[in-house]
Amino acid sequence: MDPGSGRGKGRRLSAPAQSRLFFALWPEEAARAALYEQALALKAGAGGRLTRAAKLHMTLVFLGEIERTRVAELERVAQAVAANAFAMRIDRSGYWPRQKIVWAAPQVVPAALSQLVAALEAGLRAAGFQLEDRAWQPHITLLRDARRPSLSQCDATDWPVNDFALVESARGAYRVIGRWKLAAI
Ligand code: 2AM
Repeated sequence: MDPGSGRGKGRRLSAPAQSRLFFALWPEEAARAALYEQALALKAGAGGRLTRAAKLHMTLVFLGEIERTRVAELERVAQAVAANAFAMRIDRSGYWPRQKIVWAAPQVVPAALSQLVAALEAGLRAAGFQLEDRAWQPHITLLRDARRPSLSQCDATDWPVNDFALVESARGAYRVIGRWKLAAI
């Protein structure tokens, strides 16, 4: 056996102590496909790099680098969140020139969405997690390194939101760590 390859394997298997984590809404298939179509349509005028369909999401709370040992605490916070399921219509697109991002968003932010974010933030702060002061801006990143789209029109995508997810971002890939159901109304 080659001792060198053994060492390499060991290094690869040792997980980093921290993960880049965020809570997000993760679309089901129909909303995902419709958002991807929207991204393709906007790319025609704005160029840039498409968000892969499997990665389309709306961030609820960005946590940043968190010790892996704290994931169980995050799961407990998520479990304790009392919030309702809701319908969301994504019917607006926009452009952030500094980040060169083309995004989509709901024209009307559902009250239940704001309540979900507020409940998560309150639970996280109570559990000792430090959150950004930056105001939350609901958006789904569709294109990066893009120009301002010539068209600002956006076909409406209906996204039924029944759960939320804790997601890990590592080496450009996203992994859903857990999902929690919202109360049916
Ligand atoms: P973006 O799509 O606008 O880049 C994983 O990186 C997710 O967290 C992405 O949705 C990303 O938003 C968001 N995100 C990354 N860095 C962030 C930060 N410093 N504050 C808030 N959200 C962030």
